[in-house]
Amino acid sequence: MKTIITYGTFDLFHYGHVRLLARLKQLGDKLIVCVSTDEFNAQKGKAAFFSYQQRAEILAACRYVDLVLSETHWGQKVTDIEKYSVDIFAIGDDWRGHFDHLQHLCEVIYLPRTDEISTTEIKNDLAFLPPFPDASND
Ligand code: C2G
Repeated sequence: MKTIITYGTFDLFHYGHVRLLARLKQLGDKLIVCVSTDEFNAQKGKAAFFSYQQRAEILAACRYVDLVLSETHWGQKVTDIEKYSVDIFAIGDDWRGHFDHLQHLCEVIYLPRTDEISTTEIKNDLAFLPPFPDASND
């Protein structure tokens, strides 16, 4: 049983996130995703549109994800890797080099991001659209 772990905000869940999770699942058997809490996001200087609970619910519904945990601080990765007998820590290559210190605990892999989409771009694109008609029947 090969266990993979990753961390992130995953706000406005989009196909870039899905492609990453699909590739992560292909690396092993069990994929653990640690979702940043709203409080931790504040430390990262990020404000998610969806709350932690909402983002965790979406990740839990993703076919590639086996376990959703909370990410509350930078240092938890070491204890998570030991607690869950993690074989691979993997994350998008926008973080390349940031987590090399985990290499003594498990394999560390940085995967290419899906460049043409980001949560920030989605927010910016939507901000310039005219208000949509009545959303009650979405
Ligand atoms: N990602 C991707 N392609 C995109 C957007 C995001 O592959 N177009 C990946 C990121 O590289 C990351 C994951 O999806 O691996 C989640 O992205 P974010 O929610 O932006 O994660 P971030 O806020 O950077 O948090 O301790 C690590 C941090 O919590 C990572």
